[in-house]
Amino acid sequence: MCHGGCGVLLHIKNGRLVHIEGDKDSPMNRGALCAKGRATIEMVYHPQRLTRPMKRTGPRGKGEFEPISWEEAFDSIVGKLKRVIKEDGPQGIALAQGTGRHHYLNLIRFVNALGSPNWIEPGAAQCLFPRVNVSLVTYGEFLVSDYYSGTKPACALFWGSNPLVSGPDGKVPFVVRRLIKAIPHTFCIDPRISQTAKHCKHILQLRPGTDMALALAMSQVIIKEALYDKEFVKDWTYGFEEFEEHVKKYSPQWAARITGLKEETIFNIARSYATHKPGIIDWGVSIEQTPNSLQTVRSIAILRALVGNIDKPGADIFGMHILGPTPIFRRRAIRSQEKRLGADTYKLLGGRDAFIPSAHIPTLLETMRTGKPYPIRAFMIFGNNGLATFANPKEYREALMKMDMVVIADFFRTPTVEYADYFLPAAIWPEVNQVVGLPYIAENGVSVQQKVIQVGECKQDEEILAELAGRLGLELGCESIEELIASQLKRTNLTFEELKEKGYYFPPLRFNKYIDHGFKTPSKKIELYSQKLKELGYEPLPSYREPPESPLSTPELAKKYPYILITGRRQKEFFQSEYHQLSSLREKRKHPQTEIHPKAAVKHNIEDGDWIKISSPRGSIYQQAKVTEEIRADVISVEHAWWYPEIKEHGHGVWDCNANILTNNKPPYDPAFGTYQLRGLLCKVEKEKPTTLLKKLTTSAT
Ligand SMILES: Nc1nc2c(c(=O)[nH]1)N[C@H]1C(S)=C(S)[C@@H](COP(=O)(O)OP(=O)(O)OC[C@H]3O[C@@H](n4cnc5c(=O)[nH]c(N)nc54)[C@H](O)[C@@H]3O)O[C@H]1N2
Ligand SMILES: Nc1nc2c(c(=O)[nH]1)N[C@H]1C(S)=C(S)[C@@H](COP(=O)(O)OP(=O)(O)OC[C@H]3O[C@@H](n4cnc5c(=O)[nH]c(N)nc54)[C@H](O)[C@@H]3O)O[C@H]1N2
Ligand SMILES: [Mo]
Repeated sequence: MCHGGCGVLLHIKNGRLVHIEGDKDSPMNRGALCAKGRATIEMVYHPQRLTRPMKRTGPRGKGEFEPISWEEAFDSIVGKLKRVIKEDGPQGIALAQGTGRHHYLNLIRFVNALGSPNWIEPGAAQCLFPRVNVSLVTYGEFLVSDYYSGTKPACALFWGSNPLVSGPDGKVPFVVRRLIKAIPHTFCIDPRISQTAKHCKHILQLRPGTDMALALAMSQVIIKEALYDKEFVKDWTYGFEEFEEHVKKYSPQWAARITGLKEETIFNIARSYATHKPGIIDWGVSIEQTPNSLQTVRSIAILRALVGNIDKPGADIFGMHILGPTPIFRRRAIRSQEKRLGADTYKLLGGRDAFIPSAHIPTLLETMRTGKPYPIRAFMIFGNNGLATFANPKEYREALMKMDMVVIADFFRTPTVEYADYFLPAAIWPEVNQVVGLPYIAENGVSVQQKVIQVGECKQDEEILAELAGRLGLELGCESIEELIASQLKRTNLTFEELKEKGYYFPPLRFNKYIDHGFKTPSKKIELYSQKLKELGYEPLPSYREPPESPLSTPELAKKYPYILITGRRQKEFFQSEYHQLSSLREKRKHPQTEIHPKAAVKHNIEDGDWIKISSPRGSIYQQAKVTEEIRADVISVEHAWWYPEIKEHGHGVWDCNANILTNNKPPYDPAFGTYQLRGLLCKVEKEKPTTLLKKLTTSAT
């Protein structure tokens, strides 16, 4: 249900799920289970879960629905889609999905089979895909930290990531915790003293959005002090001389001023990473949620190459790709390229060189609202709570209101689901058949997931998409889930039935895989100077840029909004906007919390637990203050994706407490990905109660 990949055993009695436990045989969690996992039974059988298809009966957004049959739902939806295709072409249908779920590639298959270039996903520009695309242009492939081979790294850098809480993409917290304890040199780069930071020997509390300055200065130290791996650099990297020259201007002294770190701290981390080998850099989403996403991620990626921490045991390693790819009909995606919104500008998001081309969220929403350059009339959403998770949810709502048809597949009545014309009840993970490659994208192993229960009329998203493809008469994308799984498993020589018996298949890891054929880049080497970026019109070497809104870029604005805003630190109890209705999890977190340093709190007469108003140039929200020394005194950390399932109307409180009222979906964007700014913005705080919200909460409780 999250990005983890933990093994669990589900106990079934009379067709019902009665008990869940961690699987001791799982190479990921070895029997451990988190609070979210333990809440599975509560979630699956939750009284508020929507288990039948529905259609809207009142005005859009009012959340008035009546149940209908699947037959009626498919008939009506397909009828309307056919009309849009006939009158406006397939680009008139836009699709959205959320963070990587089981149906991720199936949605892309469907979009490409349909011939629409316009699908979006919040992660394509703001999460993971920048790391993937940068890895492609730099090393030719994505890489992951070796948590699994048994060779322990000597040094680990947790860079803008907090895996002890978030455990994303196959590096579950249990594995990370085991490893951190065993590593002598650990560093956490984070403006907050996060869970992960607490376990590390060194914490670098830098100013948000300045990670690139730190990385570039580290490169300078490593080169100047000749600590780099000379043989590896000579044999396997391209553009070293240019890079060496380029980083001469990025001294630790300069970076200390930008980041707020001490000069000696920068020397120390650079020397440590270069000399205690092998080492890993576990990088997180924070380095991507900035309009300097491309070059920030690049500057960190280059560090691995300088010291040769590439594809060796205990370093960062390439994937084995033991799962065959789910065909996404890439050639068709390229055929519809010209109409893809934002693709010509944000070439590593939507262009033919992008990992998986998608549309630019702000450009698509603008087109949905204005009908320019062409009309978009239908919007289909499979697992995305955009009103909580996209920057500028007000524009997102306006876009929803302009549509002729909004179709949403989800589990609960989220703020976004209230805007559906047709609601489709999706299956939750114990109701789903799939094979999971772990870690994501690298696929060094595979884990099975099997459907063991049926709840109401819920269907697995893949099934819904294949059914839609069939009824629309598409040539492609109509295969059953079983057929797709069989093709994915070809390389393993296992059938789905055999994998169900085994549970997991993790063959021994292979290393140094580049030696025979080189790296998959134009030069067959790791490109410190990127020829691909140059060809696409982007800077081939990373140059430092300030975030567009920051105390240095916009000093006048900073007088009015004196704090640096970060949003979205992950919570153990929630997954993005999910699980707010599960009382076992929610009882620990009744309201959203904003972290603020005591020095700042005292200035505004704020005490721990007070309601506060947080404002940015874009709007204001309310959260409760968590006064803590574990954050820089100039930084405010706001929880994201908050809403109240228990408030029936009033947008479920999403307009009162959602961090994305404060974030910015306006340009400037990252030039290659079109990324907007979610972290490192400016804000102010004051003590104030959310009167309307509190009233709604009291009335809904009575
Ligand atoms: N301010 C701020 N905003 C952020 C972030 C941040 O750090 N700060 N983080 C960003 C990031 S990294 C991401 S990835 C996005 C996430 O954005 P979203 O993916 O929109 O986040 P979720 O809240 O998980 O919403 C997913 C919805 O899908 C439903 N769902 C879950 N599983 C399934 C399924 O299998 N099928 C179907 N049909 N529905 C399902 C859930 O019930 C939920 O309503 O948010 C982004 N937004
Ligand atoms: N329990 C749980 N797990 C999750 C999720 C969830 O919502 N709940 N979400 C999933 C998703 S979609 C994702 S993308 C991953 C994300 O997982 P992570 O990559 O671990 O991301 P975050 O926890 O958002 O942020 C990590 C840390 O970055 C710090 N940070 C903020 N701004 C900056 C900055 O400018 N520079 C640096 N260096 N650090 C900064 C924050 O203080 C935070 O402690 O987690 C996934 N796992
Ligand atoms: Mo994400």
